[in-house]
Amino acid sequence: MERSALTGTGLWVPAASISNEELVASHRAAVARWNDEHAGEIAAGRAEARDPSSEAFIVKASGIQRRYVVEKEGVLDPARLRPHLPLRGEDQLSVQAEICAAAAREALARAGREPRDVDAVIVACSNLQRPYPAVAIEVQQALGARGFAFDLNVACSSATFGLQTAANAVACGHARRALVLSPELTSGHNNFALREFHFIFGDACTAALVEPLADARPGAFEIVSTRLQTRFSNHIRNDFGFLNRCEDGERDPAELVFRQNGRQVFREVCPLVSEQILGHLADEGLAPSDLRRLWLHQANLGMNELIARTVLGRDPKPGEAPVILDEFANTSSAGSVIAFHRFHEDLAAGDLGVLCSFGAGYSIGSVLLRRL
Ligand code: CO8
Repeated sequence: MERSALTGTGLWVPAASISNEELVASHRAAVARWNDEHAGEIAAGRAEARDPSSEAFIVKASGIQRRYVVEKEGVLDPARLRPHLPLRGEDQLSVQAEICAAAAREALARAGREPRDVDAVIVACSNLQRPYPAVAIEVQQALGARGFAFDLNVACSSATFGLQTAANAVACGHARRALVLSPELTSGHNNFALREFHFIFGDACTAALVEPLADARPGAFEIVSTRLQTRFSNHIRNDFGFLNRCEDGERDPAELVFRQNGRQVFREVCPLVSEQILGHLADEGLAPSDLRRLWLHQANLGMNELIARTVLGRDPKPGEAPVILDEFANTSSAGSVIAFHRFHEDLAAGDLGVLCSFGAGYSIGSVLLRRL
C-alpha cells in the first residue's frame, strides 16, 4: 500500500461579500414586507409575525462578521433573497465546474503539477447543482485530466470524506494524483427570509491534491491517517430532491432548503468531535500536546473554542485553531480546508495537525497531517 500526501490546496473566493450590517438591513426590509403581506393571517392567529435580525446577535452567537456570495444583489433584494445566476447552456461550463477548475488550478500550481497529471477528480460538497452528469466529470474534461471522476455528498464533512477516498485510491494504486474539490454555493440553499438561518452561510470553493508520499516535495503534508464517523440525526436537514414533485401533500418550502436546530446541534456535535479527535490521536500513539494545529470546520466560533479546549485540555494559543468563519461564515465542507489553506505555511518539518470537519448526518471526518 502506497502512503499518500496532501501536496497542494487551492481556494476560489467570490468577488462579492456581504457585511452583517448589509444583511440585517435587507432582512429587516424583508420581514416588514412579509408581516405586511400576511397581516390578516397574523391578526387571525393563523401565522406568526416574523422578527427582525440583529448584528449584535449574529456576532455574539456565531462570531461571523461577513460572508462571500456568488451574487450579492439578488441575496440582498428583500423581494428575492437568493442570488441571480444567469441560466447557462449545455455547451457552457456549469458554475460549479467553473469554480472547481479555478481552485484546482491553484492547488496544482502549488504542487508543481499539470492538469494532465491528474487521474481522479472527486467533487465533494453539500449541494450539487444537478444529479448527473457528475459535476466532477465536467471538471475532469475542463481540466484535461485523465482517469475517473465522481461526485460525493456528506454535507459539511464532504471534503474529509473525499480526502479519505482520495488517499485510499492512491494507496491502492487506483489513482496517482487525485483532486478533491468542494464547490460550496450555499447561498443557493440558504433561507435568507428567516433570522435564525440568514447569517450562517457563505460561498467558496476549495481544492486539495492527494499524491503518493514518495512523489511529495518538502513542505507538503503526509496524510498519516484518516477517520470517519456518521450518526443519524434530524437536527440538520434539507429535503430538496427529485421526489418532491411526486409527493402527495403540501410541504413548507422552508423544508426544501437548509434548516436546523442549531442549539441541539451545538450540544450533540461538540462532544462527538472532541472524542473522535482524541480517539484518533490515541490510536496513533499520540497525545494532544503533539499537535501544532487544529484546522476545524468553520460553523461557529463558540463550537471551535469548546472543541479546541476539550482536545488540548487548555485554552488554545493564538493561531493554534485558526478561525476563518469571521470572514467567510460557514462554507460547509470548504471551511476546514480554507483554514488549512490560509494557515499552514509557518509549520516546520515534522509538525502535526488535524483537519477536522463536522456537520449534517451527523458526519465527522478527521485527517491527521504531518509536514514534510
Ligand atoms: N437576530 C436576533 N435574534 C435571533 C437571531 C438573529 N439573527 N436568530 C435567532 N435569534 C433568536 C432566537 O429566535 C432565539 O430567541 P428566543 O430565545 O426568544 O427563542 C434566541 O435568539 C436564541 O436562538 P438560538 O437558540 O437559535 O441561538 P444560539 O445561541 O443557539 O445560536 C447558532 C444559533 C449560531 C445557529 C448556533 O446554535 C450554532 O452555530 N449551532 C451550531 C450549528 C452548526 O454547526 N450547524 C452545522 C450546520 S452546517 C451543515 O452541516 C449542513 C451543510 C448545509 C450546506 C449549506 C446549505 C445552505
